Amino acid sequence: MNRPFRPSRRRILQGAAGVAALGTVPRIAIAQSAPVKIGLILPMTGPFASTGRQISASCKLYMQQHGSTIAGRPVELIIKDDTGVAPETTKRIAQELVVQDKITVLAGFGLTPLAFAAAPVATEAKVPMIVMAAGTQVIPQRSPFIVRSGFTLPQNTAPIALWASQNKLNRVFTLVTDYAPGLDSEKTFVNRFKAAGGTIVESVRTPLKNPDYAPFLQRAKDSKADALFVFVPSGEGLAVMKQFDERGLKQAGMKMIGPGDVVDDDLLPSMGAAAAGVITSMHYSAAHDSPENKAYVAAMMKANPGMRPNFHSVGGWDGMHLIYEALKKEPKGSGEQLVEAMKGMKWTSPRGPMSIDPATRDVVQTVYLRETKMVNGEPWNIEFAKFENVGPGGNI
Ligand code: VNL
Repeated sequence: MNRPFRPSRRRILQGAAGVAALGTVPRIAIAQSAPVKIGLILPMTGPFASTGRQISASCKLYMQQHGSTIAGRPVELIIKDDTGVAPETTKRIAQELVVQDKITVLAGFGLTPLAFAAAPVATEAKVPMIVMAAGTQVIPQRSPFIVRSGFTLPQNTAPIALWASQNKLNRVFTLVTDYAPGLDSEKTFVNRFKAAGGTIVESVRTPLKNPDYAPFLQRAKDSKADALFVFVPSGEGLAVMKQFDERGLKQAGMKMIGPGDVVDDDLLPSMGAAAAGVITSMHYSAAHDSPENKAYVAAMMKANPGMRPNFHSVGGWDGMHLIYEALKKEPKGSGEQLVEAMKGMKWTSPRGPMSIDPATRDVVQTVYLRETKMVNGEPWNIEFAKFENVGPGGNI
């Protein structure tokens, strides 16, 4: 997956032929259009490969639909696999992309530790770094060159804390993955749920590497809580759902709630009816009812048969939007100028309306409450309420 992706060489050639037909200066004009190189670092293998698959697919689709030149500059997507679990590898790849490939923009970053590892490279090289997946709130503080196109955990957790407190779930057991976004999510839920009068029965944390959810879910069941709050990163939801189902937590009357990572659309079809009844809050559902999303889902599923686009995929799509629009504004912009152009940008994504907060370079967006329901034999996350303009800190 390390070869550059150039979907419209044909377009470039057509463009070149068009200029050549005019007779003069074509070579000089073309030689001056330095390529825009996007270095996309993603987990393409390993336990988080679905995140890499989803984001690389949406970035390619964006290029196919929006053309692979920006202001006359050909766009080159260079996809690198960092395996998802080795921050030193991510950092080394970022350095190589800067020094050897002379990339214009760094992008991707499937998990928080990987975004942390690359941040100093972006700062030193003065290149924009678009964080498309990792969701810990502090990430953009690690470099003035970071702009986030995905989501934050406080943003996606606050609405479910409110919903739980208003829907007679008085006693909640929490389970999160033991690393920065899990702690962000746990803190947001526990603080807000308690402030609203709720009781936390117990809080447990599972390891990021090789987790075994069975003993934790048994403990949750034995606690007889009203609900199990779960945050696990995308890719882990199926294992959690299997244990939840096999141990009969739903049958025992326990509701599963959380931010929507656990019912990620990529894995949801494989969960089947076990996922029905889960209530989550999230910025994206493949079932989101808008013309933009219908077109997006249809195009993604056509280009990638059997793959339902998930929330990470829109992080990739909207990250490409930021890169394209910033370069249209500043065709020869420096890293600083491109970041400046991204601040305050506002647009309609397949997920709904969104913008970049100029103060934090972080994403402001609508967060939806959803219930997982069976529709024509397949589970989908059906939105039933929304909170608009939710900032990175999850103020609702
Ligand atoms: C992170 C957060 C990663 C939420 C995720 O999937 C996720 C992170 C890989 O910040 O590491 O769903």
